[in-house]
Amino acid sequence: METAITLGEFIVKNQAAHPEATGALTSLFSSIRVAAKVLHREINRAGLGDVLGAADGVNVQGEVQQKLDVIANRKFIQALAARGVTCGIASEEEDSHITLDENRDAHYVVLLDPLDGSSNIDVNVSVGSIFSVYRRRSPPGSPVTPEDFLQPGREQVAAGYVIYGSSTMLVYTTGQGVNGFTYDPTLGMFFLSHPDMRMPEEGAIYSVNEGYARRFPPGVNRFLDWCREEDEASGRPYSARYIGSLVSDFHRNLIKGGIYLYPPTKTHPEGKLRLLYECNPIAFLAEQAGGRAVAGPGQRILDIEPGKLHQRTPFYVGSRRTVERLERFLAEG
Ligand code: P6P
Repeated sequence: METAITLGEFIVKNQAAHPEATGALTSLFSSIRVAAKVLHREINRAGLGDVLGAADGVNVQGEVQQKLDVIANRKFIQALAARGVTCGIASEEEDSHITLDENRDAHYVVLLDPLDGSSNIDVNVSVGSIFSVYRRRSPPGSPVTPEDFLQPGREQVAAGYVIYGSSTMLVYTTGQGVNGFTYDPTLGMFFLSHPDMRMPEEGAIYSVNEGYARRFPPGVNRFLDWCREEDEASGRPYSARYIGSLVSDFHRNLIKGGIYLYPPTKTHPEGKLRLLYECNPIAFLAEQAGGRAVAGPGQRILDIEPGKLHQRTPFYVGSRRTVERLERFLAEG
């Protein structure tokens, strides 16, 4: 693996392909890389330090913050602030957006889910960090505004995730495809291990919390019944795989093919997942890898005009033809 290109070399090589690039995005990715390495260390020794379990706080979502949620949030903010190219941050763990005063002349804002699925850490299940990057809309030199963050996903400059699993990987896109880098902790470096990742057009895996099935819209349950039917020619029944960690479920489906569903339910009529820092970045990656991401039939995630920073959305993402099949079931009502 050490003969593979490193993340830094890959970014510089790609930047050379864009003469207009100022190197700011390169610096921004350097921030993500630093935070990922620190969190890799914290997560992989979580049982040994006093970082497991709940912190004292509750986030704006009303969810109990895990200690590592707070640590991850702080590490990403510190790393992004230090490199000088990010002027503002919005995070699942922060009630409102943050202006990085020392970087007011910078051009990028970053939205973060610093540690998605963090409740899984106590039981040693893989988790992830999700990030989404936009050019600011407000003039450089001024404080960032809500409009800098309330942009549709199609305006993203870059998006990606770090998955802390059996190995730690950084998977990202800048709109020219999706590439995956595996972290070698013995060298402290990320190496290109998954060049030009493509999601299979059809997938035989579905990922959903079936415990809530009685709360799902009828079209979702008709699709799930279809997945469970015996039909050898179409590879059914599909396999049910649900880790309860969006990044892990998506990463598996990105490689093997499949669909992840978080439908609206009676208790979460808008769905559970957050549009800006969970669904938009994952949707950008999915589309860049040939997949599809919708909130309902014909409702492309990346075209949703956000109204609130922490707004939620129903979320269906995965292999293009599998998502399109689900859309047909949903359209039947
Ligand atoms: P449920 C984790 O809290 C998360 O945001 C996603 O990572 C995960 O896919 C989903 O929620 C799990 O939600 O309701 O099935 O426990």
